[in-house]
Amino acid sequence: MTERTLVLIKPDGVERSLVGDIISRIERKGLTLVALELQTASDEVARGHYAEHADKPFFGSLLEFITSGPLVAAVLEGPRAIAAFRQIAGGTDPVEKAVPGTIRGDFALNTQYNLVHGSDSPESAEREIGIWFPELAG
Ligand code: RTP
Ligand code: MG
Repeated sequence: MTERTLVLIKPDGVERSLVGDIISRIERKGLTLVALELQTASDEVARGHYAEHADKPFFGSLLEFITSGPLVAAVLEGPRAIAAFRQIAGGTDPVEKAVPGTIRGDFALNTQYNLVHGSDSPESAEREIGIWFPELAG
């Protein structure tokens, strides 16, 4: 069954010129780009996107990071797109969890500056697509 997922190449990925490599990995995996746009998150968008983490100790620093510069927002489509993207992203902690061969395992050292976001469920994907690409919602 085909599904959609919302992906961000976070500001660290743009700053480090890793956008091309990350998009190439997405394409080679076989996922289809449905939308792709450079955006700079407002505080409101960042709070909405990461609402589930509002009570976490790292929330303030996460908001500061995600609004710190341009990021790439994308919608990907394909069979099991949500799990497929999280597989190529690797685990949240890029050293303890992400393995080599994944985006985070290959390029990241720090749990906050971990380069990419991918929706974690169909409900999250629908909600997040509505935040970043309201024209695609529904
Ligand atoms: P994401 O939501 O960005 O795809 O990442 P994720 O599912 O792998 O991880 P999640 O638990 O949802 O955390 C969201 C983002 O918050 C930052 N974080 N910092 N300092 C910390 O301990 C910490 N923990 C999480 C990361 O940028 C993480 O991706
Ligand atoms: Mg998450």
